[in-house]
Amino acid sequence: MMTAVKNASGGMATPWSKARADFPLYTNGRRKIAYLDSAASSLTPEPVLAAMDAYYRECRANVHRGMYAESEDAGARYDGAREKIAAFLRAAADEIVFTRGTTESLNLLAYSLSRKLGPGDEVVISIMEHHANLVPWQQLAKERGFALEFIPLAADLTLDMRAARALITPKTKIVSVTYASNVLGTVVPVRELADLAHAVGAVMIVDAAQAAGHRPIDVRELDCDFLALSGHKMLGPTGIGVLYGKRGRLEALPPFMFGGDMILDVRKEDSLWNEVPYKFEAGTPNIAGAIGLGAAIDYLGKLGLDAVRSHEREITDYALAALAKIPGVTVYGPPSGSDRAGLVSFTIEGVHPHDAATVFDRQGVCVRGGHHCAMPLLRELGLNGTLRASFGVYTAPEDVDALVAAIIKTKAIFNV
Ligand code: C6P
Repeated sequence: MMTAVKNASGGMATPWSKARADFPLYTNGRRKIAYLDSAASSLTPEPVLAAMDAYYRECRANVHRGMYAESEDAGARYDGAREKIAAFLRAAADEIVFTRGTTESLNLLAYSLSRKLGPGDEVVISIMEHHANLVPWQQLAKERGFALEFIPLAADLTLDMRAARALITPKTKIVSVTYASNVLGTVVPVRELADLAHAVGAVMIVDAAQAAGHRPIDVRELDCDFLALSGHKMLGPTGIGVLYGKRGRLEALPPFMFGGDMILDVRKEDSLWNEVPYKFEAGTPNIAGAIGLGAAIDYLGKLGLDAVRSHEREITDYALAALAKIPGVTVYGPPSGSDRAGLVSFTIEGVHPHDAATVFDRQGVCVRGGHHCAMPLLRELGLNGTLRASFGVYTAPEDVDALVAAIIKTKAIFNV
């Protein structure tokens, strides 16, 4: 297994920097950059591009429809990717639904599950949720009359589990939480929440957008009923994602979209749905995207998810230590020693995050600045935004060094 080792300059010389050669943005990119925006979207390695290219060149046809070799080949690659994702999550292949991403997976769940909800029912989420796991519930709550409850943060910016225990009651029908916050990096004890949810008969949903591809995930161990992820955040292409659901839960769920491939029989007056997971895959799917995601899983499998996690943790610790030394920089996240995702949110006193991100860009440092699609959380923290540096398998200590240099330059420009 690959691990990071300290080099003479105190940085980390790793076999990971070799992985960089696989990512064309470093080799073909327009300029030399420190890519520190992996939480928004990760870079894509050559084998993923090659797998998608091979589909377009070798068997460009639709899936599950044609009775000829090319279509069958395309179908085998598409469903082969499903098998890989199932193994990756320790699920069964028919528990894997392809979607466009986490946002679509969560909307599918919100619309389908809330059909049975009404006044007196409660859906529990956390204050850390990305808008994709907040706005659908909020809007459907207004339509159907159920209540939306928010688990708050504890003072140390971890999830307040005491409050969670009080909020999850027999009125709770759904608990839907992020595995890892895209703003704070806080990792949520999802298994504990799943136990609380199941004790009152509620459905447990996990938003794994910031966890998948960064740590091993075993859906049986988490005991979640549903889990959502995005391919583009785990070295895969854009426009492809996954909804995992326990087989029985998927079978009980009504379809969200209607059209081709999701039916067994259609008559003028009614239709019969296809079996899961196809019941949820109406229309021609993102075939190349699914194949690319399968290749991303192969790539991550070769690196080893435990090793990916330790690498990102070491880079995060390196960044936290470096930022702690800069006057005027405040970092927002759980206390040191806590489990956390590979990202660091911070502010520079006297500089708006958007202004800082613009100066960083001129130094070739790519970060995200703003509310990170989690406005209720930012309001709770009393902030109008943060800067966020986020890491991936290809991140090297020199990227963090470039960030530090960019912060110092920004402070000089703004005279703070
Ligand atoms: N967060 C970020 O920069 P999509 O856009 O559907 O692939 O993922 C939505 C989503 C859901 N949950 C969490 C925890 C997320 O972080 C995201 C996406 C990106 O933080 C883009 S806003």
